[in-house]
Amino acid sequence: KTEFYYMDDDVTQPFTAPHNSGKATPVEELLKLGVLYFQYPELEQVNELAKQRHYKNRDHIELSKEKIPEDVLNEKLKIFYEEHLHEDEEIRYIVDGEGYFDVRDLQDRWIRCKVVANDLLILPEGIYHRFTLTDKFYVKAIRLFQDEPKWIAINRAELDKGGEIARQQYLASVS
Ligand code: KMT
Ligand code: NI
Repeated sequence: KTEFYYMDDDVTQPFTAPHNSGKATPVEELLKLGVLYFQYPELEQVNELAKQRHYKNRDHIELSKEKIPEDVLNEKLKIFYEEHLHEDEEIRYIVDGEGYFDVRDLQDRWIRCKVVANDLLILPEGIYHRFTLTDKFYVKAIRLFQDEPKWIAINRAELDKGGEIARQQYLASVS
């Protein structure tokens, strides 16, 4: 089921483990960070939201051990799990399976957002985040893009000028 909680820092567990510290994160806390969460049983609701926010593109992504060779999947997961930000808002809609979106709060703590089928998450531009699968290793999702279906992640360890600006704008928007 869908859950939001502060992560533990147990390094003996793989990153696909729940890492639930036992401390839940109220949805209001996410709202303050500019993170929006919706449950949309109908694809039509996703289309409506995309229209309202002037999204022009999308792609479909399926991550599983059956469909993707293990080394390729591991490489993808490694990239998705690098802490990064985007210069554009990120919208993800889960069609099937489940996954974890981790977002940083203003004290730099990780909040883990466990999402399942019909969950839609909006991450504001400039928020530090990362993604991984759960120990079921399966997700089918739609990635919505404001413009071209281009996924550019700017890693926190190597912020460029654009990333720097997105970060400053984000901090101003949540302060
Ligand atoms: C992201 O933005 O981290 C991704 O696109 C990961 C896959 S979306 C389920
Ligand atoms: Ni991202």
